[in-house]
Amino acid sequence: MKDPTPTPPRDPDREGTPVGRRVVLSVLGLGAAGVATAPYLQRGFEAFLGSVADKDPTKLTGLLPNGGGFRYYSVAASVPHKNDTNYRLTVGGLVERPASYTLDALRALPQTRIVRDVQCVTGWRVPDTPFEGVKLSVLLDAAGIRPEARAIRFTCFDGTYSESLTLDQARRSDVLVCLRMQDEPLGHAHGGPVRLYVAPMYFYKSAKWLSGISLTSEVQPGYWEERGYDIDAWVGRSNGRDDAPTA
Ligand SMILES: Nc1nc2c(c(=O)[nH]1)N[C@H]1C(S)=C(S)[C@@H](COP(=O)(O)O)O[C@H]1N2
Ligand SMILES: [Mo]
Repeated sequence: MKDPTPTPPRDPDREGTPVGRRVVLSVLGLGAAGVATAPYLQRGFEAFLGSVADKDPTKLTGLLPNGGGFRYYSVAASVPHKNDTNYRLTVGGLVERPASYTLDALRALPQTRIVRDVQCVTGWRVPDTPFEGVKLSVLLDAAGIRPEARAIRFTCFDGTYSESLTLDQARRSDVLVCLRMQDEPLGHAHGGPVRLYVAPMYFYKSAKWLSGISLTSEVQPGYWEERGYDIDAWVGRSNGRDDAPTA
């Protein structure tokens, strides 16, 4: 369904309202159709989680909004669980050698650990969060990029979300195909078993439940980018923010 209400980028930091409730990133199950009512739904979801957590406080910590500082975001109603047996990451498009990786195959490649602040474009931040996985550049080198490739389209096994990077951005050493977060295997709520991690950009670039990496001739805007957020999502230097010194 098409987004009924165009949602321009908003800047809750400037407008001074609590972000998670007002900004519409957390549609929690209704896809784009839920955008207009998302703040309302978010409240309902938090209440729901609270009531479940009351019954079993150990189970839901990772899912609780603001549990450990994170908020749970999914634009898809439900997301299948993938594991060692059925997870695959495909690398295709404009490459010489298309590939399909199992989790074991990804684990067998050199792992890189990066500790940075997570920054969601809506304002919340989680300081000093370790992410670990395979540099995207390693997978790109293995695939052999054709000369006409300029960008990457990322797809997800939630069936809905997508993201993009230019080839130059994708080759940075702080862009990972991430298998671990906070020094543990990446849980389902955070996009496990595998998510993208784009350290220098707002967290919407870090596509959860990653299943496809496809080399393209030009950038194809991702899910939130089609809805008004910047494609080049550098933290502090995009989406209406400018942290550059003024003189
Ligand atoms: N597949 C998928 N990836 C996604 C999203 C999503 O809805 N679906 N939301 C993005 C946004 S806006 C944020 S802030 C982070 C949230 O990650 P978390 O749920 O691990 O906190 O995931 C990003 N990646
Ligand atoms: Mo976000």
